[in-house]
Amino acid sequence: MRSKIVAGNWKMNKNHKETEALLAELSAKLPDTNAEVMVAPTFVNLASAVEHLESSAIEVIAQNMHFEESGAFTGEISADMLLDIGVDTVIIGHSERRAYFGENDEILRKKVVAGLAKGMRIMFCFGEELQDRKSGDHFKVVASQLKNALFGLPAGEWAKIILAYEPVWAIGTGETASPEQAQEMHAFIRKTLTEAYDAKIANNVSILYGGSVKPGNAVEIFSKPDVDGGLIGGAALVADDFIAIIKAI
Ligand code: G2H
Repeated sequence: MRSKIVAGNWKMNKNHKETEALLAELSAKLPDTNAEVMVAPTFVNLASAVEHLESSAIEVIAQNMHFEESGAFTGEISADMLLDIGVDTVIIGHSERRAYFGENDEILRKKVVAGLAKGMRIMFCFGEELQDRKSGDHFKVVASQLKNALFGLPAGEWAKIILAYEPVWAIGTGETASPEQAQEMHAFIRKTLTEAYDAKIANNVSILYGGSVKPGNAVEIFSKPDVDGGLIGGAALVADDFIAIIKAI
């Protein structure tokens, strides 16, 4: 059975004091849930967040990492550095990394391979842009993002992969894919995975939806059979909103 997951991607938000305050509020208000709950604070606050949440069910994950092990890569962070502070899950391929930092399929594949080689869990993000959806190319674009970055990996590695479908036109825009659009794409992703691997892998991988998920739309989105949770941006920065979204799963 695949896991239900609600993950908060804090992006470049919250200084140290604000991070500690939000973590404290989330820990205090965390409801009983069968979902895995994750938060991704900024790099500078990761180690203290891990410490802060030591006895909490909330897991700390990273927003990014580099594919090299170490060396002259100014400003970058390696898988080993994350593991060293107790972070074993990393978001790879967020559309903001793709759009603003030039991360293409080739780079993302290297990151996925590097993380998996260290035993990390990868939350792999992908999704079409508005013009792709308008031209009806959204399935083709998503299939090629998955193929270029993930297909060909050994079947056994899929136990360590979480997928996060995030249509770019719905990110931080207030515009959400309708629950039907999300379900349609998630079912397509499972079909594509079945063809590339097999039904067991396709059915066991958690596929999260991301893009303007809010307390007001989470119940309906999460009610869809192929939606296993969400990657939450803006609404993850407000404890009561994030808690409400966790309760919606
Ligand atoms: C998509 C999402 C979190 P938001 O980027 O990854 O952000 O919920 O603000 O659209």
